[in-house]
Amino acid sequence: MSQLFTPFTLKDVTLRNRAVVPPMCQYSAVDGYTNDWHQVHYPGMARGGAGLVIVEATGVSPDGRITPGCTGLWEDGQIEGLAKIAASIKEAGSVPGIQIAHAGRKASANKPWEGDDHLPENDPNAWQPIAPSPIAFGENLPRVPQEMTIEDIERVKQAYVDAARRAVEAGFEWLELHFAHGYLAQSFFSPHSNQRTDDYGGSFDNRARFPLETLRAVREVWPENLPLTARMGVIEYDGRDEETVAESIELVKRFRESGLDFFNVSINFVIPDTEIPWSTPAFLGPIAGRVRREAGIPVASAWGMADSHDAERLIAEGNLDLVMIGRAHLANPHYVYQLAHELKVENPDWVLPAPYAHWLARYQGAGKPSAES
Ligand code: FNR
Ligand code: 536
Repeated sequence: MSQLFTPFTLKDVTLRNRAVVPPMCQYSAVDGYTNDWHQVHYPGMARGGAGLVIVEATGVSPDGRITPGCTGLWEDGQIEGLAKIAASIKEAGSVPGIQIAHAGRKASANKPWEGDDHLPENDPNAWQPIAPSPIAFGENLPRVPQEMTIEDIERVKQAYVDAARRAVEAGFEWLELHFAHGYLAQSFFSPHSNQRTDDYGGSFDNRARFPLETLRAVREVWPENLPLTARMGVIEYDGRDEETVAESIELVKRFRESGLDFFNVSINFVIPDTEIPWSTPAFLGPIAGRVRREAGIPVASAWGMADSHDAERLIAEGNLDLVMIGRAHLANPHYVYQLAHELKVENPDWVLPAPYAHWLARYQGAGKPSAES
């Protein structure tokens, strides 16, 4: 009996299996609007069998985009394209999810394949990034962000709320607040990037205030019967990891008490040049398991978890409820179909639509039909 292919229910939503396409920026939107690229990309992976497909980091405001190519939900006109994507994902048997985001000091960047650095200040497409404190990330993101005023903080919280309301209207059934990867919310919680002396900096309670208030405000508009989730780093790999993991777990407990249904365990990425154990497969598994047990909340995680037997084990050992599989889906949008084969799940063709499944049911690879066909 496969663990990965066991359905998962949270609130009124049931995923057909525990393999998830995590949010992955496509940098292919114009003015935050989706287009044909997104209409093909997302449903393609849903047809491939994933239980849940989460649409990429989508800016809650224009200045919250990572790049000018990021999708957005800051105006009503952006709902229509995303609604078509959500409907197609659902039609393919997956649950449609979306991640809403503010990039903070990492905003106003180039596309990764065009340099992955900050746009020059005088570039007509550039804008002024904002952050809790006027401290640059460094390396390829050298722009010093403008320190947010209380009015800025209120504006961004409201932008998260308005984007969440539009996500409901678009038909998404799973909302992920992007609080991870050194973007705005993560940079409020980290002492590396937050040196404020007001109510939003300093103590644990103060550094936790922006993400917690944002979550509570979004919970007011996101339907009670649908999962409200967040992704955040719980570890920086900067040499003080025990302290960071412990205080992150404390924050996840507060999230749970404030209405969070599910947590996606990730990496802080607040400072460059950290010692991330990339070569260890599924290195976040044990840390995710600790968050799951100590914070008492179901979790997912990612980063090198695409191997079928690793994915099975991560769930079987009680470290994860859902396994996120990113880059393998870029290489093969039907990756979950392949996982089903590898794990010898009965009737693996159930995940593919008939125009593919009819021909693949007896296909054994290398272009050869099997003997009985
Ligand atoms: C990402 N990742 C990411 N994470 C996130 O929270 N929001 C996002 O929009 C993106 N965008 C993104 C784009 C691309 C092209 C990649 C490759 C990655 C991180 C992603 O969700 C995932 O955590 C990583 O890819 C690690 O998982 P894999 O690829 O090892 O399975
Ligand atoms: C993963 N990425 C995460 C992104 C976009 C780009 C790549 C996101 O969360 N929107 C990553 C982050 C930092 C360092 C390496 C990889």
